[in-house]
Amino acid sequence: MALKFISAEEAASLVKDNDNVGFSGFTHAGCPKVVPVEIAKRAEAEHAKGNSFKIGVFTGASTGDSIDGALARAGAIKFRTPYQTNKDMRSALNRGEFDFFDLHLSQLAQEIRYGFLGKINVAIIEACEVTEKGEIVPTTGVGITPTICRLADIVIVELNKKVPGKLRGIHDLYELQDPPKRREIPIYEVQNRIGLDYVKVNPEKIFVVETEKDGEGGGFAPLDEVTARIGNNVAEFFVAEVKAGRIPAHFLPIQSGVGNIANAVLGSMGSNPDIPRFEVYTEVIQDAVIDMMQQGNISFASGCSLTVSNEVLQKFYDDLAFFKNKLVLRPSEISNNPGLARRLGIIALNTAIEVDIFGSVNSTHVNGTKMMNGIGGSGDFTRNSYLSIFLTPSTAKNGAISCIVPKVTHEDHNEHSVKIIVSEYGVADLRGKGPKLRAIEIIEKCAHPDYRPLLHEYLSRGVKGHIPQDIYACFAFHQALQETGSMMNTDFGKYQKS
Ligand code: 0RQ
Repeated sequence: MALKFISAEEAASLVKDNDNVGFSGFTHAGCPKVVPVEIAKRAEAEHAKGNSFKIGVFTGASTGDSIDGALARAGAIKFRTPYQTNKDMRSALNRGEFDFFDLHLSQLAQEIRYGFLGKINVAIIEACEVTEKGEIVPTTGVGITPTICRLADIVIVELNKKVPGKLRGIHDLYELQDPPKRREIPIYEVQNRIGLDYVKVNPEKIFVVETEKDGEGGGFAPLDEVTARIGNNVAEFFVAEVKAGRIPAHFLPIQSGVGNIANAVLGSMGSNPDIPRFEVYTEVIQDAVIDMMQQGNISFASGCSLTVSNEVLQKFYDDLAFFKNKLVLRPSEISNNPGLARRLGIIALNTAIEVDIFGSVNSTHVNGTKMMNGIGGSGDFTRNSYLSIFLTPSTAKNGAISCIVPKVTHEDHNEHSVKIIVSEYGVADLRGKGPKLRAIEIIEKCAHPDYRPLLHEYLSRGVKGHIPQDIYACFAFHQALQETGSMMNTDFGKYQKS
């Protein structure tokens, strides 16, 4: 049947107050950019008339400003899941304007299918191709696209002419069966393909909006000294692990999280001649991966999105023939699948907000209260990887905050899952160590030298038991920060002992 072409404004009018809307993409990559802005305008117009207009927003991960920024600024959100990084969205969330459900990214598609999160009414998908048979080819990010396309009553396709149609073939789109029918996922090697290169949708429910929009990806910050030292520490640790036979000589697939630190670590791995060519099985494929594929340091990359700057994206499009058989984009329930992380023996590299001396990690909440971004995929990989590594600068805010604390104020990953912590000062290896030895290792290898005496003082408060955690003083660092502006002013003397 002939496709129905409509304007962005008409598309926005198909979304009703209180609808749950699923968006394609993962990070800013592959997200719709025009219809959500029209939905935001519509919400503002309805609010001006005194009417209610709010929607539930379901995405693969974070999005571009056209979704999270525009909708948050318009007060158009009633519910948001599973992850966000937008300044305006974060502020609205922390003001309590809507409910935010922070979820492991691998789990969202199945939680929607299980019916835990209500019905998806509308799916809005950015595509580089859509056919009259209902074949939709996503762009540079997948996320939960197959699931929301199947479950939504209507599918609005933003057909973005800026994305080359010859991208078709880069995706591997596969949806899991739900229990009791779920079978093993037949991916045994990073490069295995198991699905289709398009999502098939009943063409009757498709509406197409033609667009011509650039990506919304910013660049990466230039490498600073701390980040470079963290990168070198990771690279040297890997070289030692290969020499010791604990990482095979041909290496294991790498997962690396978002942000500058993760990007820099990959760069350090690439420039270290003792690290062999390796593969990537990850969620976000960042700039460094594309560069390293072109340089021959990375042989294959499997991910959920091409989270790259516009400059690198252009480079990728220009050299698509080179990348087509070396890179695959999958839905988040496959890219982040815990079973595959364990089967493939992934080495997981993620960044922490704070780490405690016993090995627990806070990835999400500053001071235990203010949401930063969300757990994202860090838990999918950390718990199930061959080697789970957390990266953190030793301090934040010019030294006023120690990122190594007596006790984390919010716990996303606990000591049972975290194996290695790396700061600019060194590498703490927690494998096979009980709480007291872990604490000494983390303080000596990762904490900033100025904070080491305070952390040792905490540890030597004479608390008995398996974990020497002092329930009276465990948040003394955070209290000092709150009261004086710096954790350096911690005074353990004022606390009763456990
Ligand atoms: O603040 O922005 O005001 O300068 O936190 O810190 O060092 O720039 O680190 O951008 O890599 O983000 C954990 C948030 C790190 C991220 C987190 C302040 C610091 C700065 C950012 P400013 P950095 P990054 C795959 C994996 C969870 C999800 C995940 C994240 C700002 O990596 O969201 O891993 N992870 N997903 O100054 C107060 C502290 C602080 C602190 C840093 N202890 N207290 N503020 N900051 N430490 C990707 C996906 O899942 C899609």
